Amino acid sequence: MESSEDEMEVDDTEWKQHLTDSLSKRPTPAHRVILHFDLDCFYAQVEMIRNPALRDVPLGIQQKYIVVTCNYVARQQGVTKLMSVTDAKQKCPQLVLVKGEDLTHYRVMSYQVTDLLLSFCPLVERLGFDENFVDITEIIQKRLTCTPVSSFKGYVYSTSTSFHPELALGSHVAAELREAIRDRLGLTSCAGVATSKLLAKLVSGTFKPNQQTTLLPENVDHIMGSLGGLRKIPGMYSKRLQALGLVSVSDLQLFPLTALIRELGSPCAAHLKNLSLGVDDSPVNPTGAPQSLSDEDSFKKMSCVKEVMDKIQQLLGSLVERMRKDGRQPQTFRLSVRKYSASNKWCSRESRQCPIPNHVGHKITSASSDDASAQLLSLAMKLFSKMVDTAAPFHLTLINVCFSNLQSRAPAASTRGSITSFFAPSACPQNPSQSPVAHSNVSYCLAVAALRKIIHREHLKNMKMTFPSLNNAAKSPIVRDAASPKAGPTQSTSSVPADASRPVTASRSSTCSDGGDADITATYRLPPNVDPQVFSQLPANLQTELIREWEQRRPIPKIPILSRKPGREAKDKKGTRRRSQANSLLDYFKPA
Ligand code: TTP
Ligand code: MG
Repeated sequence: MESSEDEMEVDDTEWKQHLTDSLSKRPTPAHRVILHFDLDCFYAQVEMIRNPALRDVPLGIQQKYIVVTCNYVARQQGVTKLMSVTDAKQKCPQLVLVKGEDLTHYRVMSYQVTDLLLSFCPLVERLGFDENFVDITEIIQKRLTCTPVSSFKGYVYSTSTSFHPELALGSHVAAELREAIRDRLGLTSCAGVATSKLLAKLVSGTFKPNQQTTLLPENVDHIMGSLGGLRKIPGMYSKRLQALGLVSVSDLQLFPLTALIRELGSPCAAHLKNLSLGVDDSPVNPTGAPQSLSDEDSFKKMSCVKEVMDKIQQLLGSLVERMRKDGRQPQTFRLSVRKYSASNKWCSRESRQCPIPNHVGHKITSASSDDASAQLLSLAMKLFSKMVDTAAPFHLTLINVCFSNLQSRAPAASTRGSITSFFAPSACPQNPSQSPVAHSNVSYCLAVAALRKIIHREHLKNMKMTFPSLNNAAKSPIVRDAASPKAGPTQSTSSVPADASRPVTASRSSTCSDGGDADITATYRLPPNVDPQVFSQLPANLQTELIREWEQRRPIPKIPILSRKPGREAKDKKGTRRRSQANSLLDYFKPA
């Protein structure tokens, strides 16, 4: 016990140091400029755009027996978000209700907003359907030199005598972006301007609707103190903290850290304590394309297999359609259910998943999506039977279907026997230094294996083929590292240059080459069965490796290598042999 107390003391000291460090990093007031956007009464706005006659009437969006949101006309009459339909009608008998269970239009509009923000700045992180964080720190640094401002746009949280030029300019940028969202998409929004995601989110709803608010560093304590309940802080484990008797933000601020560490562990305790003090260093993580697509429905009771099948079929219908539009091919299918239990009404979900056979995956993304739904239904029912004993009575309250592990499809094969179909851009390793043999992605490994097989077969057929030396290969455009512009991702169209030190999404940091087959064919004569374009899509390190292996198996070149020093060749040959033995993936493919 003694030693653990000692550890606590050490942790406490370390944490205090960490906090002091974090706080001491903050004094440059607008070290970061983060914007948070939250669309006003989002679903209601989308419905008002679809049907302008709804603009001036009190409007509620109904899902089951709940009004999930309502426009501000309805809010003025006492209707609130998540009110029951009965209560809402009582408050406002003229309330017009529109069903909002089909999310298609909301989803489309949601991504249009994110895309619009992305066209301005690459650092955009989605939060749910109607919120986005944007890190404009760099834009501000650049603009500040040529466009200094002397005032804030919108509201400033609380009063302050000091001026913060970065945040002031940030407020102008936020106003410009809100205006763009309104002019181009017809949506009004609120924005928060602050030095972190946490603070920007907390301040953005201070004045609603269609307003924006800036939080200055000297008012952080004030806003944190004014929050009241811990639930107001995003990411707070309020239930666990409640069990410790902590209800308000100031409760947590004052709670001894050692006790918090004992309950939650050191990193978590420090994180929560930081949040309660308004300290949040988390970066804006650019959101790429969604990693999975899912659809679900909840209900009071579902207890017969036929109903389950019908519901899954219905969910799959729209999900497959969305997947087809997305264009990527899902590799994994997951089914989740929520079982009712009298003791725990909202007991947690249970899931089972399985790989999607390639022919079914292909159908999902092609025109034969009806066929795909039928086959997926059969997969789903197999998963269902693993979770629910259908011979006994059951009571479900939710079903969710999900596609994950989404992979970009390969371009159509250009020639018969082409290996193009093996290559999907997302199958390339994220890290150019990653060895292909260590890569676990099955389609990637298949692609590599297929290519090597072809190379090997061609080598046996064409013993007279000539190759450049390895030294040349190292200088060739094929052998380029990730820092080389050729190896980089497609250039962003944004006017803001990407910062290499910033986190980037997988889709943007793909190490696939962006073409360059002209370079390859100019330098190497690839075997006729190898599509140069496909070859050029391989990561640079893999191209190099294949060329190397290829060269190791080549016959003595017709043209002697002139630059070698005497005695070096024997040594090289030895090295080559050793290398070939040590890393002989080609040995998997015995000569035909
Ligand atoms: P919110 O941003 O919470 O609400 P809102 O945009 O409708 O209104 P506000 O002006 O206060 O920001 O949620 C965004 C959308 O998400 C909302 O329009 C409807 C939907 N939603 C649900 O489906 N379930 C929920 O529990 C909540 C809160 C919202
Ligand atoms: Mg909103």
